[in-house]
Amino acid sequence: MNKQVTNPVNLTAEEFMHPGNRACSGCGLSTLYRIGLKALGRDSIFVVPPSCLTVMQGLYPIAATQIPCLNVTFASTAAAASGVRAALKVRKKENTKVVAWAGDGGTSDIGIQSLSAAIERGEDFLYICYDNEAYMNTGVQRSGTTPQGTITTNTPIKGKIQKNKDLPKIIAAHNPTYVATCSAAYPLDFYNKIIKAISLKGMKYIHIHTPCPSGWGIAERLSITVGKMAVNAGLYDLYEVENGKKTLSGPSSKLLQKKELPRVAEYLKIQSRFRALSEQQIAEIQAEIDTKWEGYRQEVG
Ligand SMILES: Cc1ncc(C[n+]2csc(CCOP(=O)(O)OP(=O)(O)O)c2C)c(N)n1
Ligand code: SF4
Ligand SMILES: [Mg+2]
Repeated sequence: MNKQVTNPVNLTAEEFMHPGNRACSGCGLSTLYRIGLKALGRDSIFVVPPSCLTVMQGLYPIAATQIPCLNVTFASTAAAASGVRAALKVRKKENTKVVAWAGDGGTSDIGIQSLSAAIERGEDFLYICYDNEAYMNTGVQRSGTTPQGTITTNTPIKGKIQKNKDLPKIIAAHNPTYVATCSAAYPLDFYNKIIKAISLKGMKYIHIHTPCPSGWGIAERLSITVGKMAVNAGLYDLYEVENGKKTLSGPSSKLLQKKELPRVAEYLKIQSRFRALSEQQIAEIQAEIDTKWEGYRQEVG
């Protein structure tokens, strides 16, 4: 395991993205992608289903990325990554990193069966899910991870009725080698977790909370601020799961020392996608967060 603490000074200056891409300005994904590539390095192969990432990367010969990428169907992402790993084994290129990188719709809904099967088979690749909490590329439709009450183009009046799937928890229940949650607002935490994941054999899964100004109804300049609000209010927790044990990590672990966290209403009210939430619903979300953190505090004594 790599224990080096990464900071902006020792982060590699080498870039693996060309300047300019087709993401919206302020997109949390484009920041993450750039940092993620720095952690992975050039000896990597990506497998990507339809998503904002496909659009952002663009098409050869004017692609924004410098890393080889296989664009595949939603349902086959983890199966295709398994195939790439098998092909590399035959070609004796076992050190090449295989990375499936997909959105929340592509992971929690359409691609979940091949991901579940790949973990059960004990494949050896890294799966990264960036969670902007809707099908953004096709115009903001609700996905399995869209939070209850969110206005999307197919939940336009009262917001989504159902609760969201807890995808990292579902993946952790499969007992892969490594599970981590990250936020686009804390890119160095993401960098360090990638470095750790690629040092391990087997299936690794990283889930990233990824603010999306266009879909969340926030100003472009507020992406990082809003991402930090979700973590600091205790709504979106950063943690790692190894050998079945969950440990709070990065900025979330520091929240354990705080008696009271900032109220989640601040995070919710800054985003127009939550405009249908009543005060009663906001109070219920706050109560769930308080109960969860009470549990964390009891666990650490
Ligand atoms: C089987 C299938 N259904 C629907 C589509 C249309 N489609 C392309 S991208 C996309 C949205 C993907 O959402 P997500 O995985 O969350 O990624 P995001 O766009 O949010 O980055 C959809 C529905 C498709 N390409 N294939
Ligand atoms: S729609 Fe959202 S996730 Fe997609 S490129 Fe724009 S800001 Fe990024
Ligand atoms: Mg999405």
